[in-house]
Amino acid sequence: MTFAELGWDENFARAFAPYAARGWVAARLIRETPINYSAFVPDEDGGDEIEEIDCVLAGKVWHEAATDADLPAVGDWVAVELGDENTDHVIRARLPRRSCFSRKMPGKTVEEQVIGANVDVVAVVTDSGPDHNPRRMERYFALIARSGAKAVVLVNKADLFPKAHNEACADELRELCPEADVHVTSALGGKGLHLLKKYLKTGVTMCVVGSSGVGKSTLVNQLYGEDWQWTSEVNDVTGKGRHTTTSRELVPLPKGGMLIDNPGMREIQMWTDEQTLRESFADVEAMSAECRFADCKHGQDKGCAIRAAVAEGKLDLQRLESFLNLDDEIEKLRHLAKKRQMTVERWAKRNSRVKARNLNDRIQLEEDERGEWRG
Ligand SMILES: Nc1nc2c(ncn2[C@@H]2O[C@H](COP(=O)(O)OP(=O)(O)OP(=O)(O)O)[C@@H](O)[C@H]2O)c(=O)[nH]1
Ligand SMILES: [Mg+2]
Ligand SMILES: [Zn+2]
Repeated sequence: MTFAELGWDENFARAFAPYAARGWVAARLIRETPINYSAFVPDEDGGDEIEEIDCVLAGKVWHEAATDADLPAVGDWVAVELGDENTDHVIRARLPRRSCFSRKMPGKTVEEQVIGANVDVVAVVTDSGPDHNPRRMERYFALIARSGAKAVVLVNKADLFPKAHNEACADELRELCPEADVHVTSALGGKGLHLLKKYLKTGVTMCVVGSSGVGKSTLVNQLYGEDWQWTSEVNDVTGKGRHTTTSRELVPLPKGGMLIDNPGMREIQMWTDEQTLRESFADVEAMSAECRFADCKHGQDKGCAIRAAVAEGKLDLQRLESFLNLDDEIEKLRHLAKKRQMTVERWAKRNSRVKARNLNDRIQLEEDERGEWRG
């Protein structure tokens, strides 16, 4: 694999030149965890081979990031100072992005969560059955339009529904977004996937998103071939989390192009911002204007319009409960956003100091114990 195959181009090379002069190497981020990043870098001989390393974020990069969106994310090209046995590889800078698929998190500060950086195509996987939701798709289309990437929709699991039904669903989505390419697929049986090959040219990155269980990883596996090892993450004992993707990951395909697999619904909460959450309850919010008391808690309060709507069957009880839990949900979101701080170098440093201290304590303890035995 070469850098060109990873999407490296003249613009990145130009932006990288000053960092190369400092002896740093270019790297593309392929994975992000709460404590570090994984990246592809050229091998030690500087040849065409590429190797995978773990790296941490320089405190300076973190401090200079005005928002979360400025922080390096999966798909980003960065400048890395390579460490040795005793020091971490450190991300010293992020190169400007060619495109960026993200979700906005408006609040006090304008926050944005990057789902995939330097992405050429965003493929939204859905089905014509339980996942079909034009309102959600509209939101996806809006986000893709802003990203600079091409929108592709896969109406997957075609094998489960009548052909006419799949086609009607695809047509509805085409009407919603004429710029989008909408394909009917059956990832499990590999049906319709040849249509994706035209996007997956050398150096092209396709970000795969959609609800949990729609078949994103199945699609990635099919396009990758037999050897992709996600299934090893399955917990054999509980069978839980079976195949469920837990973190974003960039996967270079043997036949060219790259995919970014994403976690689905369970983590969509993480991308969901306050405003989107509130918007999704706009109808309930509107009803509350009809409540007798302005500070109605929609519980036991008299004259509650929302309770009345539930009683009349106009509003789902489940939705009312979610609405009442909205503030908790938003609190959870804020907490998750904070977790990103853990990727910073100084945390890594602190952790290694703590580790060293613990080790010292343990050695001391063992010495004391030995002393006690002797004494
Ligand atoms: N019948 C049918 N089942 C499919 C198809 N594609 C995927 N599945 C099944 O749907 C289930 C979920 O597939 P995944 O690929 O893990 O879904 P995902 O979108 O990656 O889910 P998360 O990682 O949780 O976001 C698996 O049991 C797949 O075998 C399809 O085209 N037809
Ligand atoms: Mg998955
Ligand atoms: Zn009320």
